[in-house]
Amino acid sequence: MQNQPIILISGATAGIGKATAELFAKNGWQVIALGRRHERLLQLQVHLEMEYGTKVLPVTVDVRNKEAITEQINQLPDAWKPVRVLVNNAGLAAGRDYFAEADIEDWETMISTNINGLLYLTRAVLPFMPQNGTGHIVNLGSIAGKEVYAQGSVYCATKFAVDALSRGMRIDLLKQRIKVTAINPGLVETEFSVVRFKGDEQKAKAVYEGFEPLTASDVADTIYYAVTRPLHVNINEITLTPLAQAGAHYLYK
Ligand code: NDP
Ligand code: 8X3
Repeated sequence: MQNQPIILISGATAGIGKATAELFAKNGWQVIALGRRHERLLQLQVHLEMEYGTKVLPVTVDVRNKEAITEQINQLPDAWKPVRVLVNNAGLAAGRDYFAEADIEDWETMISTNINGLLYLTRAVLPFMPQNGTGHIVNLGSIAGKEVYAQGSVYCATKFAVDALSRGMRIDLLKQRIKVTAINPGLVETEFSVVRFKGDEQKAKAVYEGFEPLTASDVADTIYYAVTRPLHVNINEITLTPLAQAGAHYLYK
């Protein structure tokens, strides 16, 4: 266990986080899998340990809860503390509404998860991250953090914030020799739209109809690429879209 690197992935119960956990486990990494849905974390643990013979540590916590995040990370067993790679992936869009009609609670949920959650988790993990060039923070931004679209202003604002934070962390963590990468996907078919449309499966499905969207595995591959470059190379950011998409406003169906 000692020689196998450790990756901590937030939002490992579904979509991009789950696919990333699978890919790194397959390649011999130990995985700390974090999310709120305990049962799913346990299922993932059993699956990855049986399939790849690696160790998985489930951490059931809400990234919006500053005290719980700090406590859970500080209480990690010593062998699990030196997290080499942190993937700040937990996040969501809630609602797709015009500014004047949007639910203020949805705004608060997005801001507290996508921004505060990322900040709390990063600060909690940082003290344990190696400072020899192997420490790496990967933040899930979005094409929505590069371009604003209608009925998405607050989700876009949170992802613009992730973009700014990734740049700022990269500067401030130079002296600790910690790499920072932002991964900015376009349309990826996961549970993202089911969550955004509050369980309306039909509305969610319609988002990905008429073209081939990215898969969670496509994004996991990109994260794996960024993390496995030579020690002296930092991938600052990667924006990836389906072939049918060119930015937030152009989708060819
Ligand atoms: P999913 O809905 O499939 O997965 C989201 C994950 O985030 C789940 O594991 C969920 O776990 C976790 N999560 C959400 N809220 C919290 C919370 N408060 N505390 C802990 N974990 C939480 O979506 P994706 O995989 O698509 O999204 C992953 C990231 O990628 C997000 O940051 C999203 O904004 C970003 N992204 C997605 C794109 C897409 O088109 N799908 C495109 C660009 C970026 P649980 O509910 O168990 O806590
Ligand atoms: C998720 C992709 O286009 O729905 O960040 O905003 S999009």
